[in-house]
Amino acid sequence: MSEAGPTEPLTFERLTPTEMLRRAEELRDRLRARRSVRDFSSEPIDLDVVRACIDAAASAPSGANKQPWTFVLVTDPAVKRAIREAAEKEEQTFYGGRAPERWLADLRPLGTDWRKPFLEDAPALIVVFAQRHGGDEGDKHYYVSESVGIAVGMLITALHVSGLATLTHTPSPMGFLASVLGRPDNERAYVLLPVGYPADGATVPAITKKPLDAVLVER
Ligand code: IYR
Repeated sequence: MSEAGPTEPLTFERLTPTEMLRRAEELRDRLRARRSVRDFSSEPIDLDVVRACIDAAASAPSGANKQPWTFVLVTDPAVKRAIREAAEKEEQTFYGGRAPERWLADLRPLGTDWRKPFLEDAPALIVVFAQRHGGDEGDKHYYVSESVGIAVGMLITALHVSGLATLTHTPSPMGFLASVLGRPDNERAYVLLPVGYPADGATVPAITKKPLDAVLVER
């Protein structure tokens, strides 16, 4: 049995009630303005902004603090092209019959298809990998999907508040990403986020989010 570790005083900023509500509503409005973007400009972005956002995401809570994630930041055009080619091959079979008709019907309002130009147009791709266990076999990881999902939510939030557009993209299946990016066996691709500025005149589907009273139950 290992002992409990050392402790340190908690740093916690206590805000006034007015300031608490102001911050909550400000962030709510900012997050409600976020949209998934599929038309990216190839205009370069400051990668230090992206690195800071990844650093923010890596502060997420995780099962037993194992931090079971790896973020691969891809900017090399040849690697982006390889990812696009492999993704489009998978998506062609997905849209060409592998996906059940019901699934395709649910996607129709979003206007998606097998073409993924954003994988080359966006100046950066972040491929997030989940580590099923630590580097050496004996090192177990816990609640991996939950932990990585929380980190990705924080990443999307950080990128959005920093003024960058993203898409939450899950080419299916994603196995090719580990081979293209040379990731070890304990990692599986979790999600791919193109990052950049929207193309001039970019449009998004006219969809809405559920209002608070449809998602909140109070007892
Ligand atoms: N991976 C495909 C299909 C797709 C699936 C869902 I669920 C979406 O919300 C959007 C797309 C693609 O990227 O086109």
